Amino acid sequence: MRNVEFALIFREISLYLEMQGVQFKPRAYEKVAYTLEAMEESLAEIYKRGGIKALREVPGVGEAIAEKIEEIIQTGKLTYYEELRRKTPVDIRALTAIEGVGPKMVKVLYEKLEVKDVSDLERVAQIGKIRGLPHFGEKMEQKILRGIEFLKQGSGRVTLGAALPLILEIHGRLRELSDVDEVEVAGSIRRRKETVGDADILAISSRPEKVMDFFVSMPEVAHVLGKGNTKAMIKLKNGLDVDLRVVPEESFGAALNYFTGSKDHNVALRRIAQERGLKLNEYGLFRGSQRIAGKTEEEIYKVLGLSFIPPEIREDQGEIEAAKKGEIPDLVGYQDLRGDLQIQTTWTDGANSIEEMAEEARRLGLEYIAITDHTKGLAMTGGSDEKKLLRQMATIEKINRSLKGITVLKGAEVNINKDGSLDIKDEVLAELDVVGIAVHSHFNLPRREMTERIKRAMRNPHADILFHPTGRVIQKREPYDVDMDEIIRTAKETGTVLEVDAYPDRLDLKDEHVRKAIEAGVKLVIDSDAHSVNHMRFLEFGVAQARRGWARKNDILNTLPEKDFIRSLKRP
Ligand code: DGT
Ligand code: CA
Ligand code: CA
Ligand code: ZN
Repeated sequence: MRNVEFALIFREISLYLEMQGVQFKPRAYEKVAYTLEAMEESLAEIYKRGGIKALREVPGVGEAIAEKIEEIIQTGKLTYYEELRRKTPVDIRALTAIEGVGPKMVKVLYEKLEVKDVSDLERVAQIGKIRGLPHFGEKMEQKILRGIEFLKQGSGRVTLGAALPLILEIHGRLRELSDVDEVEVAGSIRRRKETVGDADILAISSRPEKVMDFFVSMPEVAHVLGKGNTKAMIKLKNGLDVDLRVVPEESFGAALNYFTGSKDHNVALRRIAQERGLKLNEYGLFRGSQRIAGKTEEEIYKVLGLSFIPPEIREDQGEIEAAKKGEIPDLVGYQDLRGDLQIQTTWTDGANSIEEMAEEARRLGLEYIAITDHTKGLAMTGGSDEKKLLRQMATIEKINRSLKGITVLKGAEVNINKDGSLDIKDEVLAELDVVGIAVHSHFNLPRREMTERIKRAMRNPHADILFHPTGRVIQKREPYDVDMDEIIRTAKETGTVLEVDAYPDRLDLKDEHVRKAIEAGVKLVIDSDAHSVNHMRFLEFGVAQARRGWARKNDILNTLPEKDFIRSLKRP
């Protein structure tokens, strides 16, 4: 069983326990789930290596959870979990994925209306049964219906965060085959789009049947949707479809270009070819019947009179015009970040200590990190008040004296109150290196009020960075209703930096807002929003998102060395 499958079980346990009103335990299970979702070494391997004792070294795994992991490894099931499910047989995961529906609500819906899954819920909401329940009301009923609708729209697509690691693993395996000469991932994954419909892989091989046989018999395959000599389509157990095509060597660049897309980009390229009396398709670039390019993408762009266009910006959003003029920006690189500025630790809802986070950051080649635990307004995370923050600052100073090769900055993720004030006093904010501000409550304010609220917070002279500016959670929570043009204007005015939260379920700012922000001359940072050491590698998703928004290195402040970074962060 894969770590993500363990994580799913623990997440569900956390939801069931929360439903029953159990204290503290739900957070413990949730934390472990977080850790497992992103951990590289598999629990099965860890267990094989050192049994229960080794399991207990995984952050957040205590005796009770270690025993549960052991039971699952040994028997393939978990009695504790099955009993919870028997007691309340509801699809807790799907139901709580609906915005505004929490575990406690699921309990009431089950007990009063026998709601077991999303279709039950949709039915009782449509016939107006929910408004009759105590504490629910008609507004809530409408909200639930909207939440269900929102989920339906997104269905069939998975986040890049869920697709990319698995596809890269498959890519790596194919590359190792002696019958494969070259292999590349194309499609929306190569463009690093935030969600992915299906995965498209291309290969060169002189024995394609062998490659097809290998591909359709991988352990992750749930169904073979189609298999020919040079093309196969599979559905993986996690629901993602993957296409593999073997193409001739002389067409590889043309096929890669065609199947990378986007479709709009392809259409625009083909038009340019036509203007020059040429024909472009997935087999190559042709003059009459003569192939004049096609082996590599580079030569295709070159013959078309364009500079090379990075896959992340192939969306027909002006990149073709820029390439014609040789004005494709030099996008921020995947190795350019020197710091990470949004990190939670065991001081609040993170799974690792300050030292552990710092060591992981150093291992990843970063030079500085800011610890930004939540503040008191977010009570469920044990958010810091002024006293606790001051204590943490002193601890960080001590840690910095003993740590080599990395600097820990003092920060906080400060809540923006409903009225736009901050929930930490100015004199304490003044002591911090990095003040991130964020909305974590009252998500449903009307647009005007929400915009004014955030603007007021940005005007606090201590506020440095607006964290996850729109609050969206991909496929789960819509962004709050806020006028981003106005936020961007205010950022410019006040010198507030906007964050690209790299956590793959957030990717907030999204690409189009990144582009607007940098066009307005606003500076950005890219942060992992890590709640565990395993999350810090998410930075690459943030870089991808920034690239999709045309960001260059000098648009991103945490590409700077620490001293320069701090100087640019603090307003003149
Ligand atoms: P996805 O899978 O929905 O996340 O998005 P893509 O971009 O991966 O789209 P997909 O898998 O349907 O097709 C892969 C690429 O193939 C697409 O980006 C562009 C190219 N393509 C597919 N259909 C067409 C088409 O009808 N016309 C053109 N010009 N290109 C197409
Ligand atoms: Ca695709
Ligand atoms: Ca496809
Ligand atoms: Zn936050």
